[in-house]
Amino acid sequence: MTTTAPRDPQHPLEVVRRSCPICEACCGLRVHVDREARRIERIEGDPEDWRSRGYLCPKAYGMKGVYEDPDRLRRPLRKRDDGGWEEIDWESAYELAGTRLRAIREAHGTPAIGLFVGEPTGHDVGALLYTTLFMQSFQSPRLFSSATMDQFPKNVTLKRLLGDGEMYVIPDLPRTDLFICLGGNPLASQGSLMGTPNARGALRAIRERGGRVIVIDPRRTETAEIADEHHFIRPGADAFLLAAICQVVFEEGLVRLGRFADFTDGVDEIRRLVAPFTPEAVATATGLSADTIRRLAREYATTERAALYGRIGTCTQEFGTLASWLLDVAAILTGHFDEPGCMGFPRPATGDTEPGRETPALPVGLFRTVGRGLPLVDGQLPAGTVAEEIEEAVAGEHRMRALVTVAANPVLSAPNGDRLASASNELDFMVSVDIYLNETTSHADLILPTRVHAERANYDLVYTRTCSHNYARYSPRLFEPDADLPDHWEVILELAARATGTTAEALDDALVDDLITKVTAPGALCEGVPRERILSAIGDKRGPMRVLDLMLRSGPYGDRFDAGREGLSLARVIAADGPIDLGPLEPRLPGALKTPDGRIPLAHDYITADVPRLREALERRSGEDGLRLVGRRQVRNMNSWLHNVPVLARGRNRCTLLISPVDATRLGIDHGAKARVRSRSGEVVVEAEVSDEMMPGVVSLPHGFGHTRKGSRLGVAATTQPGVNANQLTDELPLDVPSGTHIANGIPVEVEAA
Ligand SMILES: Nc1nc2c(c(=O)[nH]1)N[C@H]1C(S)=C(S)[C@@H](COP(=O)(O)OP(=O)(O)OC[C@H]3O[C@@H](n4cnc5c(=O)[nH]c(N)nc54)[C@H](O)[C@@H]3O)O[C@H]1N2
Ligand SMILES: Nc1nc2c(c(=O)[nH]1)N[C@H]1C(S)=C(S)[C@@H](COP(=O)(O)OP(=O)(O)OC[C@H]3O[C@@H](n4cnc5c(=O)[nH]c(N)nc54)[C@H](O)[C@@H]3O)O[C@H]1N2
Ligand code: SF4
Ligand SMILES: [Mo]
Repeated sequence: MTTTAPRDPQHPLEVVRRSCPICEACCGLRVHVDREARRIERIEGDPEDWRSRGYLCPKAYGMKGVYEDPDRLRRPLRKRDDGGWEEIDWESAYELAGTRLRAIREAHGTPAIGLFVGEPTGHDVGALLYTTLFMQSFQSPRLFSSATMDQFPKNVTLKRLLGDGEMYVIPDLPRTDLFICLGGNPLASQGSLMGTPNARGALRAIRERGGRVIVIDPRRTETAEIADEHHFIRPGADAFLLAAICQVVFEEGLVRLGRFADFTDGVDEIRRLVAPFTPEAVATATGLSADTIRRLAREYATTERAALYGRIGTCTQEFGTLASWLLDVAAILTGHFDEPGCMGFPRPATGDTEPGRETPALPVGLFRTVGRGLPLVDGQLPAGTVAEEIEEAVAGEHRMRALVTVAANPVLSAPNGDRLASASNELDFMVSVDIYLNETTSHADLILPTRVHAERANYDLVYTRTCSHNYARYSPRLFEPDADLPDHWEVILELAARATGTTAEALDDALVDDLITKVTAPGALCEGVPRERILSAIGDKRGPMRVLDLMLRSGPYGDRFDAGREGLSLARVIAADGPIDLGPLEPRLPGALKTPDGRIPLAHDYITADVPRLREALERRSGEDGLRLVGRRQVRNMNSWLHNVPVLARGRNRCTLLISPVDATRLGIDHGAKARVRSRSGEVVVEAEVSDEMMPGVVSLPHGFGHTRKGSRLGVAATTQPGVNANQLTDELPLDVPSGTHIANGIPVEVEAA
């Protein structure tokens, strides 16, 4: 930390270096703060940060905007009988939540309480370290999260192929010569599962060193604009395309298993499975010509350093699991998996993906939803089934009677928000851990707020698992926290303790105990280190920093609790005052595999069981010409929760329906006019923007808007850019079958002039 020239001699400004907590890129920031006045004066990119080199985007101001937001909640809110809200003290709030949740659990059993966890938990180390424990402590199988609107097909695939659903495979952007991007728009999203500050710069650098960038997307996105090539694809058709790429690889003798031949099974079965998906057979369904598909397959297979990457557009669609799987299959078949410049595995300092660490067995179907009999898959139920599980008319006496949401806004982020909003009135009790009174939390009986990023220290935990170059980074808080506002981890721990009749201390001890067992297990890096030595080294100050210290010291770069050994500890990471460079992605297989036999079952039957559905769809999709809706992200939004920050909300209406000139003319919709968009689950009326960046037959609408519901306290969002809720159009019924992920891309819709 350094001190800059004081603007007000009474209040010297300090500069805090920390990472931006808003998106996966985790750019380095210099935040100028007036500690005494508890004000953030300025936020700028940190030129000395070797990861982001001064880059930042407008959302970085979100940290300041949310901290200062007068609408942000700072004390627990209880809903009165007349529907209004009153602030209550923390003890009364915990007591209320504990009493009500315990009573529901005792009367109706553990499944009567549902838990829904949202995305912002991923950006807070405390929330991350305690969320699993929090969810497990309720012992309820009714577990929901934003994952089933996001990357869940990848988790399901990786769990089966590698034995670890969270060992993400990431494009090695700094070293690749060919980046093929399906269904991702890193120029808007800043890259997801490829954490890269300044995505534009990273893609430009590929081209500057003579490499190529190819984008495959139903929209000519901002990323496509700076690529060498862009191809439109029909929404939901990626699995056809990828199967055809694999088919060409087999047919033309381009299989290069290399070292993977020693530990990969099922290649012949893959050859058989993809055989019907020739480029000619999939051309109509995908919208790409057979020649283009063949050329793509050859270029990919024969470029030594090539990364084939897919994101939201390949996950939240009809064949999300097959598309995610085929991306990995194509990479393994062609020698582009776990190799420099291709798709590779970060090695996080916290040791999360080290061998020897058991990952829980996650059997499918231990619980089935009452409404539709959908199985619990790897610990998750589809996010869009919350409403039907609550409704007495559907779920009867086995219905969900209480709902706990944690940093989640499913009324806007999950399918059919209207249905969820009305179903929530049937709940006996709902509690939300959240910083806003918004579309979802306004249905709660109790809202428990938490500190925000400016008041909490952080460590880039998940995002050192999704980065394209290994690093470790601690970020200090900017201010001493408000003493009467606990941190997220404290709130969820206390809530779990009260609801289940234990103490927060006992839960915390159990977490540390369990982690020590893991890191000292046979084959783990701290095998043989005495438990007492670890406990005395990490100290007894409760909370995430103690857990983090334990993880860092027992991790691959850690000091392993050995005074004579150079290595990372939390103290060292803090002292670095910036990101520590832990080197490029290095090959990690087969050592890091956690499958029972240490091999890769490439044709895992749980996944391949879905191939017949793909075959059936090929015929249906080849004859189809209806309109399909896809999503889009924009630089100034972060899902639903930055819309109350004035600097980010201002500007022209961004919640528009992009439509191609061909469709607009056919439907008589003018640029700037209102269009009515209808799907099975609902309709919205929205401003149309006619643009040839859209593939004919496809329309695009951003999600996270729809701040029009009564009962929210989002003064800026409701007046500046309310927009419409795209997820009113997302049908909760159809799913990517193996993962239970919803289809937010490729929704059949009808559009007309309104
Ligand atoms: N500015 C900003 N950044 C964000 C977020 C945000 O809301 N705003 N959200 C963050 C989060 S939570 C996430 S998960 C990431 C997501 O990161 P990305 O996946 O990069 O984000 P999207 O912009 O949704 O990109 C999805 C793309 O898929 C395309 N698409 C739709 N359907 C299909 C299809 O069937 N096939 C193919 N090939 N393409 C298709 C869409 O046109 C779109 O361009 O972004 C993160 N970063
Ligand atoms: N149609 C469509 N729908 C989508 C997507 C899409 O591409 N298209 N993308 C999906 C994806 S990838 C995601 S990740 C989900 C996101 O889905 P959600 O996580 O449900 O939605 P968010 O908008 O991120 O809302 C997060 C909530 O957390 C609160 N919050 C923010 N910061 C904090 C904090 O520090 N502490 C606490 N306690 N609360 C906080 C906010 O007030 C808000 O209520 O949306 C999904 N929905
Ligand atoms: S790109 Fe992401 S991490 Fe970087 S400044 Fe913007 S929001 Fe923050
Ligand atoms: Mo996400």
